[in-house]
Amino acid sequence: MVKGCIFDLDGVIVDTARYHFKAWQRLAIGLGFDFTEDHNERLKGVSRMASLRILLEVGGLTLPEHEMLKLAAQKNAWYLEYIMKMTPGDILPGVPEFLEKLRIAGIKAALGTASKNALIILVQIGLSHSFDTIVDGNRVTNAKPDPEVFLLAAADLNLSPADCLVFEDAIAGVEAAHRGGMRCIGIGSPAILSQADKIIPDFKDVTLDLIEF
Ligand code: B16
Ligand code: MG
Repeated sequence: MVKGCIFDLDGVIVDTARYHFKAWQRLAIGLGFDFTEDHNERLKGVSRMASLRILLEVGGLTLPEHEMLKLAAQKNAWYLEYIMKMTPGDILPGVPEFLEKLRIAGIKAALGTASKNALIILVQIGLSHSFDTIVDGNRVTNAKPDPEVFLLAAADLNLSPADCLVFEDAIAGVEAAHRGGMRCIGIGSPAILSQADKIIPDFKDVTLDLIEF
């Protein structure tokens, strides 16, 4: 029986990818090249600096580390402008109801995300008290597909990985869950998330039967 559920943030709880995209695209245009939604797909679940490296590769640019840090800070400032406008209306369908079902059943909930802005986002959408623990990009050294983020979450919950179930929208996240010895439910398209143990489009009308397998 599952004793704890670990949720990725972007693409599972909220769709912040579109705000990341707006900020990265603004940065790319300033650097003199275009950055498309297809390019942005490569950034899902990837840390801020690793995302910047991919973006610079798209633009064919190589920059020194100190310039890269400045660009990442600029991108984040723009991103923060967008996320400060988020409201509970931005929570993806069915998520609050599913979290409530877990709480009533005594199943623990954790957040496991690469984002360093996770707490700000949770406060904006009114979910900062809905998780028993939050493991974000500020606490993690190794990015997904390394399992560190999910193993820390399981340890915080005092549960063994085998008792935990991860919800992820990115291929690297599914791999991270499996490498950590956890099962994983993919949120999104079966074509992309074929390695997940189960796949659902979203949390709309989902019952606790979903996590019994
Ligand atoms: P930040 P997740 C990830 O969130 C995003 O998918 C990814 O696009 C982003 O670069 C990363 O967080 C870092 O975000 O710049 O806010 O630290 O999917 O792991 O919840
Ligand atoms: Mg994600």
